[in-house]
Amino acid sequence: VEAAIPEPQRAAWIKHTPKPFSTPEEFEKDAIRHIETTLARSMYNCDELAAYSGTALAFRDRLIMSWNQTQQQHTFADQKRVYYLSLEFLMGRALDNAMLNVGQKDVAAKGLADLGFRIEDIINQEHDAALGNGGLGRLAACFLDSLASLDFPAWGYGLRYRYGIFKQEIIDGYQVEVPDYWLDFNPWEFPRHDVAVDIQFYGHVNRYQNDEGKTVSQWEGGEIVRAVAYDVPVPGYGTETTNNLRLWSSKAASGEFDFQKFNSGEYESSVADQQRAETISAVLYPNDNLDRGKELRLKQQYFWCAASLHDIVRRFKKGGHAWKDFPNQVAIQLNDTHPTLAIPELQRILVDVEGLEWDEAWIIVHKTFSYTNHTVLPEALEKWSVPLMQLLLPRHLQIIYDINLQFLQFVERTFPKEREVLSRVSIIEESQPKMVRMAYLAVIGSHKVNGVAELHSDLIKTTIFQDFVKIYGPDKFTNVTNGITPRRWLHQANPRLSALIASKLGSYDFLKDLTQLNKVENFVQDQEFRKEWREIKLANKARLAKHIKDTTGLEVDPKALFDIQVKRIHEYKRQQLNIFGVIHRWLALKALSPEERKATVPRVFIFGGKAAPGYWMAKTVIHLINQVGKVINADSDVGDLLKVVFVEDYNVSKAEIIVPASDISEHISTAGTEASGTSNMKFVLNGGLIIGTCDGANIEITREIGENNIFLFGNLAEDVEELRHGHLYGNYQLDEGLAKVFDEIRNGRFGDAQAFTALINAIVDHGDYYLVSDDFNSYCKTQELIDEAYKDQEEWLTKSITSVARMGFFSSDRCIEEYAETIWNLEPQKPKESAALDA
Ligand code: GL9
Repeated sequence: VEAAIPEPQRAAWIKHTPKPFSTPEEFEKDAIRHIETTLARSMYNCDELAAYSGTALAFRDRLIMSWNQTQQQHTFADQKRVYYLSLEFLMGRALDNAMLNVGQKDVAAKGLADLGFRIEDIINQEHDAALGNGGLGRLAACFLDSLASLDFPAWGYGLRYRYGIFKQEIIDGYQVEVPDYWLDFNPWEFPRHDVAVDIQFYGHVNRYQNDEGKTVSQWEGGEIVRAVAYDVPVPGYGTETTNNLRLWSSKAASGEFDFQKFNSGEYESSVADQQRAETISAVLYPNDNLDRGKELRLKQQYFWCAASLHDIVRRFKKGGHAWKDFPNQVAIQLNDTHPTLAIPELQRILVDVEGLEWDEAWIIVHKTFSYTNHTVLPEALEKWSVPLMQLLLPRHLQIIYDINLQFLQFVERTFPKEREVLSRVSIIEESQPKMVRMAYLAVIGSHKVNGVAELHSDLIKTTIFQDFVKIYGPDKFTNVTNGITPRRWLHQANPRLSALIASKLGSYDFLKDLTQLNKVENFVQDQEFRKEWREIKLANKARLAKHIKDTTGLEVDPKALFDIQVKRIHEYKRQQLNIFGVIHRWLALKALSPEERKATVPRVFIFGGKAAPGYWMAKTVIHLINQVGKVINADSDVGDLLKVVFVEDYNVSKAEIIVPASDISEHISTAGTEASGTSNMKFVLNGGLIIGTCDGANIEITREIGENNIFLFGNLAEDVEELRHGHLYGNYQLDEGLAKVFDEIRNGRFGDAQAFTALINAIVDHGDYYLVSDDFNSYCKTQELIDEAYKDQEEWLTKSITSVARMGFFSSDRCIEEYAETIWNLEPQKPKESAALDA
């Protein structure tokens, strides 16, 4: 613990510690000071961007104070911390969240109005921090919000990509990727040039005898790249706790380019080293649920794991504890297998650097780590080739082989008669070339493994980790159903609904204990309440309609049924099922009589989402959606009865506009493929109903809100394998309705039919792996039920209110509390008054 600060210094410090603003005037003073001095702008050239910057800097000052205090208190408390290692943090915008979490948004709104600005316009100036692909990265961001809001001592560790997920433009109906350079002005990060770690790559391993006559291994030679820390404050809601997200940036270890080379005329190669180093943290890999095995990706993973572990070990050593206490001070959660190299890295540090015995070290490692699996899709399970790992990380490969040897010996002792088990569970796949199976390494090196929804957690136990359940017993495997933060996904995205609920419940306490939402059910028959609920939904739809008009020029009627599917474009998520359904609906509409048309509910289908740049089939789906939209939106015969929109560049800040505006949203993955899904929770929390398959968290949502409040369809996970098998052996009959849809596409109704051949062939010729045809009829029938249900607006409203009231379970706070209790063994650290800390 730090030495006491002598009195005169302490008094001066306490006297002059900046006091955060608490009135609009004080906010204005801080914002203007920053605009004038930090930004060197004046009243005469203060545009919206400058006003945003001044506002952000004023709030940043506030966050820094509580951030410093939190870190100081956590250091003094010397208790266990959790470290969340994730290659992705899809944070979105920070300002609105900071204002709400410190409870000063009204003050800022008033102050900005005094200066002639609308707060919404100022918030819109901010660039999203888009360091993630989709659900997995957004989950990490929700977890950080909950960890801070619940006062858990926690750090996130990630990479500071110069380019986050690409910006999507739609040109002539095709996706075009544009780089996302987001660091021009980022007030939310603090470079820590003094926190730098040198990371080694390549080289070789030497074995020699040390002074005590013990044989030791030493990793030598190779290349060094420097990791520099950038810290991002993460404010909790309604608490002084502000945690830290540490992102590593790569640079050349020498810091500069090679002057010697430069002087001798080798200009290009003199900067090449520098550039090569900087490349490591340059860009986020834009794949969702896919592993491509690229060398640079492996470099990113090791760079980030090694820097983070170095930092964690350094902090642990400052506390002066014995090594065996490491797991009592440190919990490390692996967000998917991306950080699995942290396991052999900690073993290497303990054995090679700190001189612990192998077994002693391994007990520590195993107690420290836990691993979350986020997918069962085989193409997403990470494997690295042994030759690549041998080249890049020779010592780690040896350690992995040693871990494997010990593990296989244990398996052999436990199951002496089952020799085939050994090759099935070996970390090394005996292929050509040999591959390191990262998920197996993660399971073996962790004390707990969890899935992200009940069905998914059951599935991993019967599929990919079946043998490991036999080996370790079932207790090692557990479920923690995902959750979302109600601060961003209700209070921030839907302030009017949040305020309406607060007015009935008497406070905003439900934002910290979402189960309190159940009291909303008491008001389901309150006419005034119902009216406001309906008005809020309509206003949210009007806001989205305006966004659509502004960005695409298309007019949609907010009174129509808004049917939304926004998520990454992937065959397993089945946007193709949705768009085929739209074509089917269009054909049916055109066959209706004028009277029948009058009785038809107008619908707007809204799509959004990015395709991985190399995922050709997904890009074809985007193209088809846009082509269908072009034809249908121009068809005066159906007019407003049917519209199709593709919202460009779906991201977190767009989700905040889209999510509150749904009547129906679609979560229609082939059963057993979507591990959880989290947007399903966001939509229902905002009063939208959902159409979905019995997959991922849809199942638990149904259990909570009741079967009457959700539209389920399609085959069950338990039947998928048999159906697929049937397809491959000729037991295949294309759905009749779908056949008609395909005829239209083939006839060139939506432009060049050739462009969509692959999409159709995947279903008719290549086994229909995702069961689009098997589920098509059930899907269309369910959509008809939705049409009917929507006609009874009162009943629909009742479903909407009831569902929201029953969504309390899906807060990421509940989820984090489960992790803390059952996996991390972690206690919160309530913030003390600053005076108490000073004493
Ligand atoms: C995912 C699953 O596909 C989702 O179903 C799940 O909700 C999230 C969070 O647990 O994890 N796994 C996965 O690889 N992605 C997910 O969204 N994809 C990415 O975001 C990269």
